[in-house]
Formats: sequence, structure tokens, C-alpha cells
Amino acid sequence: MNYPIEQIRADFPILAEKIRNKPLVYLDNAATCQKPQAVIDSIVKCYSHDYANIHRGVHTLSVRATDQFEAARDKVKTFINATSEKEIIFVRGATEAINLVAQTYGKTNVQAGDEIVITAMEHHANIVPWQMLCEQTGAVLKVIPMTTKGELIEGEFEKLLNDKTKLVAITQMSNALGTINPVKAMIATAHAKNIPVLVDGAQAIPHIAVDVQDLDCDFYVFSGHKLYAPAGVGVLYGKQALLEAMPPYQGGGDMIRTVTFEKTTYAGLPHKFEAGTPAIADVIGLGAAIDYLNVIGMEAIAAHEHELLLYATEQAQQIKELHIIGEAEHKGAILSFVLDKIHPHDIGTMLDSLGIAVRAGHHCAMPVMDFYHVPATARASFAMYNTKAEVDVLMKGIRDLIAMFG
Ligand code: 7TS
Repeated sequence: MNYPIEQIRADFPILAEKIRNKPLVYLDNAATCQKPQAVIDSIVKCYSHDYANIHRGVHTLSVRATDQFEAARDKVKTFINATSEKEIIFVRGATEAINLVAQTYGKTNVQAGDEIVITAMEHHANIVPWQMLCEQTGAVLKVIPMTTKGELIEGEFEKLLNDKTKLVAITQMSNALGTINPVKAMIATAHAKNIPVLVDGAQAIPHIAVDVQDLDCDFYVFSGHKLYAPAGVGVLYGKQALLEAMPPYQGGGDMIRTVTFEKTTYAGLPHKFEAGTPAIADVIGLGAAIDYLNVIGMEAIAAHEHELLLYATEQAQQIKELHIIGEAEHKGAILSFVLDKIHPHDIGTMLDSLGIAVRAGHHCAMPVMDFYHVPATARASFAMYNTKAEVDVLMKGIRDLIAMFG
């Protein structure tokens, strides 16, 4: 079957926007991606017909909202192939999921002198929570180095693992470089030494079919807003036995079984980690996004985006003033680059005047910028609805920019 690109584009109303009188070319998908009508409709329907607080009421609206909220959990479970819905914890996003693991699993299992291993290409969300844990416990952060192509150096990972290593936390796909890391093999290496692994799937989840049982990861985190769902909701997947053994993260309503002033007992999974009223409509919206993606299929989306990346890379390589940052063999649909003599922020501003949205900055990966000795990069990141024609518009924009500044 041909990839239904025209139909897909028609499903995303914002793609019809004009920006500065030009058709929008939205290439900032790694930051957040746009929402299909089905997701927008699910939120409107929730607030128009099915909204009340969940897990608490016997009245009809509360039951409807609860059923749809829990149905979304089931959809997430199937989407990432978790064993049980008890392993799916709704949080605000990847950032909160990592902080949760650091402050619960980390606080209980990490002591002074222990080590936590991350990679050189992590987003700040998978660096800072571990640094905070290290400050609190006296543990030490170890970093797997990478090559100038943006690939982890083979063999260096295993060398970092020892009796003191309590957790490995690695990104499946780098937001600054596009690199896709061999997480399955890395997990096997860590498990051979009985070390659990957290995978930051924030970038990978919209591009790759994820199977947490096949990966055998202990924790997997992602944000809804990068998966065509609303912002403010994300997922922590954890193996049930690990989650059972972890203390709660926040205290409050919904996460308790009984409360007296003397003692509180906690609810079972997954509610133990879901204190307070969650983002009800947004979780339901995440379920709608998953339904939408399932119709098109993650394999078809991955193939389409791979083709776009190859095309964009080929075009970019023909521009001699352009230098691609991140040239791993195995890459997701991200093209990070710098131009001779033009600051990335100027690239971003000038492209915006042509209706093209790219990100310019450090992408919350300052150590990656330091590694390449650049203050920032411009980053075009592609999604299921982007086209080769949009890549052409981007490349023409870049050539015009070089001509103007040159
Ligand atoms: N991990 C990775 C690999 C990311 O790319 C991001 C966000 C996060 C974690 C944090 O996700 P959040 O939803 O909790 O904020 N990345 C980006 C980006 O590249 N540009 O804006 C946000």
C-alpha cells in the first residue's frame, strides 16, 4: 500500500496554516509535534460529553471518564507491548518519569560511591535528575563517550559497568543528533551484570515500533506530546516487580488504600504512583493518538520518515557551507546542522520568514554542543506528515540564506 500522505496531511488541521503568508513547513517535530483531528476531537468529546473526576464517583460521568482513562492505559500497554496495565504509570512527561525513577528507585537503591551510567548524548532530562540523585546520595555519574559521528564508542560501555553500577539510563534516540542507539544489545550487556536499564524513549517513540518485552528494558519513558498526543501527559513503563518494590513518588489522593493520622497504606499499581487528579482528557487524547497511529502503522511511518531523512541528508550534503552534526549510521529523522558564518539563531529566524519552523539552540543537550564546539545548531526534525516537497522548500531557504549572507 502506498503511504497515504495526502490523507495524513489533511488529518492535521494546523498544517493548512499560513505563516507570514507562506504555507507552513513544520520541521520542529522533535520539540513537539502537531495533533490530528482525531486527537483534537477526543478532547472536545471528553469535555463536551464525558468529563468528571475519575476513580472516585459512582455517577455516570465519572464512570465514563474512568472507563476511557483506563482504556487509554490499555492502549499504551498494547502499543509498547507491556505485560500488564499495572506497568503503565501516567505522568506529566518523560521528564517527570525520569525524576520519579531517580527519586524512588534511585533513593532506595543508590548509596555513596555507587555509579549511574548515562551516554554523552543525553537530553538534560536524562542528566540532571541523576546529578541531583548523586548530590543527595554521594553517588557518581559515569558517561559513555561517543565518536564525532555521534555514535557511542563500542566497548566503552561495558568497561564502565562494575559492582558499583546501580543503574544505566540511556536514550534510544538522540534529540540533538538523531542517533539511534543499540539499546537492546546494551540492555543485554547490563543485565549480564544484573544492572537495570532505563530507556529514554522520548524521541524514539514516534519513529520506531517499541516492544518493551523484546527490549527487556526495566524502565521506558516517553511524553505524549511528541507522539501526536496532548502535552502534559506521558508514560513511565516499569517492570512490575521493580515498581512493586519502589516507594511512592508523591503522596495524596488516589495513591492510598487507607489513611489515618498514624499511618497510611498505599494503593496497588499503577495508582500508587498517580497521586492527585491526572490530566484526564489528555490521557484520553493519548489513547486517541495511539488509535490513529495504529491505523497507519509504525512500520509505514518509520519507512516514510527514513526516506525523508535520506533525501534531506543527500540534499544537505550538496551544500558546501552546511555541516551536518550527527552522522551516525543508524539515525532517526533529525537533521542537525550548522552553516559557515551564519549563527543558528539567524538561520531559525530567517527560515521562519519563509514559513519554515526549525529549532535553533542547544536542544537541552549542552554537553553535545560542547563536544562539537558549537554554541547551538539548527535542527530540522521530521514527522509522519512531512514531505519531500517540504525538504525542497527547506533546502531552497538555506541556499537563499547562504547567498544573502555570503
Ligand atoms: N528526552 C529526550 C531525548 C528529549 O528529546 C526530550 C525533549 C526529553 C527527554 C524531555 O521531554 P519532556 O516532554 O518531558 O520535555 N526534547 C525536546 C527537544 O528536543 N526540543 O524540545 C524538547
